[in-house]
Amino acid sequence: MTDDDARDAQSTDARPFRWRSPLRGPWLTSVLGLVLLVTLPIVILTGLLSYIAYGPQFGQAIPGDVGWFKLPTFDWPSRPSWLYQLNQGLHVGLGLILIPIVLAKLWSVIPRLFMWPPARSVAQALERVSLLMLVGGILFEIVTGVLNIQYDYIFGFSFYTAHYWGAWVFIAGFVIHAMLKVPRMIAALKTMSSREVMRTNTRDTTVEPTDIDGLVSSDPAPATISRRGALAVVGGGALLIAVLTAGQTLGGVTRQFALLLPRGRERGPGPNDFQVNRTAVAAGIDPATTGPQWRVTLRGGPSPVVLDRAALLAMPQHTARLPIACVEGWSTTETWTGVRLRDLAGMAGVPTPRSARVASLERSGAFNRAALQANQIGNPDALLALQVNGADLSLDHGFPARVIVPALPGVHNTKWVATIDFEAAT
Ligand SMILES: Nc1nc2c(c(=O)[nH]1)N[C@H]1C(S)=C(S)[C@@H](COP(=O)(O)O)O[C@H]1N2
Ligand SMILES: [Mo]
Repeated sequence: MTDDDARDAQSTDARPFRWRSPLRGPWLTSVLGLVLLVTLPIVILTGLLSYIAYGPQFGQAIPGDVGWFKLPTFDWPSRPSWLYQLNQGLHVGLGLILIPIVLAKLWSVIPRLFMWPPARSVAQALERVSLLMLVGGILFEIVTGVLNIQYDYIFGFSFYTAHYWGAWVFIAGFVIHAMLKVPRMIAALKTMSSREVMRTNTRDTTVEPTDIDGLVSSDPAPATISRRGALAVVGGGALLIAVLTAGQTLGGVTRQFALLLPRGRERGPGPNDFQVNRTAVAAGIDPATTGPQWRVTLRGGPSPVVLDRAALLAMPQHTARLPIACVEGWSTTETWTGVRLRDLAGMAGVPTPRSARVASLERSGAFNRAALQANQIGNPDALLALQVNGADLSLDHGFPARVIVPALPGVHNTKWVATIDFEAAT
C-alpha cells in the first residue's frame, strides 16, 4: 500500500489524516474541559442574574417578554453596593478571559467535529445535536457578547435579545455535554500524570497513551510544541486578556491597559474625571434645558411637587461612595452627594412607594427612563445626586441631577432627570 492509499483509507474513518498533531488526545481535551466545567457555570449564572437585575418585572429587561423562559424574578438587592459590579465584572471579564481556552478546547476536538458519518445511532445523533448547540451556542455568545461591549449603543438592543436566546441554546448543550462527558473526563485525566507532562519537552512529546474518543492521531507528525508549552500559550492568552480587561473596573493606572473597553477610558474634567458612557451631546441634551429654568417634577402624591436645583440643595444632603457598573463590564466607584430618593418620595407625598419611574430630559433612546424597586428607593444611600467628588456634576455625568442607587445596573442610573413618578403601595 502506498502512502496515499493509506491516507485514503484513513480519511474515511473517524480520524481524518489531516489532523496530525501528537498533542491531541483525551487527556489534553479533559484538562481544558475541566477548566471550562468549573468556570463556565459562573459566566452562565452571572448572565442570568444580570437579566434579573435589569428588573424584568418592570418590563425593562431585554428581551422583555420571554414566555416560557421567564425566570423566577425577585427584587434585586441594593446591598452590598458592589453586587452588580461584581456580577457583571465576572460575567464580562471571565467571558473574555475564557475565549482562548474555549478555542483551544475546540481545536483539541476538531477531528470529532468533522467525524463522518456524523452519527451511527439515535443516541449518537442526539449527542451530535447537543454538541452543535454547545459549540454553536458558545461561539454565538462570544461574538454577540463582544459586539455588545464594543458597539452596544450603535446597534441598539437586538444583541441583547440574541445573547439571551443564544444563552439558553448554549446552556442546554452545556448541560447535556457535561452529563455525557464528565465520567470520561475523569477517566482521561488519570491516563497521564500532569507532573510528568510538565516535565516533558517538545522533543520527548509523543501521542497520548490511550484513545477513548478517537482524538489521538493515528499518523502523528513530530511535535512542534510540548503539551506544557501549549498549555502555557493558552494560559498566557487568558492572562493577557485579564490584564487588558481588569483596568476597566480596578481603575487607577490599570485603566491605561483596559484596551478592550472602548468606552472605559473617556474622562471628564477635574472631579468628574471618570468614564462617561454617553455624552450630553450624544444624548441630544440641549444645554439650555439644564440651566436655571431646569426643574424636577415629583409625581404620585396628591399634587405634583416641582423643585429647582436650589430647592434640592436646600434639602438634607447625603454623601455615599457608590459604583456605576455598566452591563458592558466596566465600572467606576465615586463619591456622590445629593438628596435621598426616600426623602423625595416623602416630599412627593408617597412615603413608602412600591416603585418609582424616573424619566430624563433626553427625548429618545432606550436609556432615558428607568423603574426602581421599593428597596432601591428606600436604601439610605440611594440618591438624586447633584454633586460628585465634591464638585457639581458635569453635564456629561448628568447635570443638573442624576440617579445613583447602590447595586443598580449602570443603565438605570438615569442622567439629566426631569421627572420621578412614585407609585404608592396598595
Ligand atoms: N439619560 C441617560 N441616562 C443614562 C445613560 C444615557 O445614555 N442617558 N446611560 C446609562 C448607562 S448605560 C450607564 S452605564 C451610566 C453611565 O454613567 P456615566 O456616563 O456618568 O458614567 O449612565 C446611565 N444613565
Ligand atoms: Mo451602561
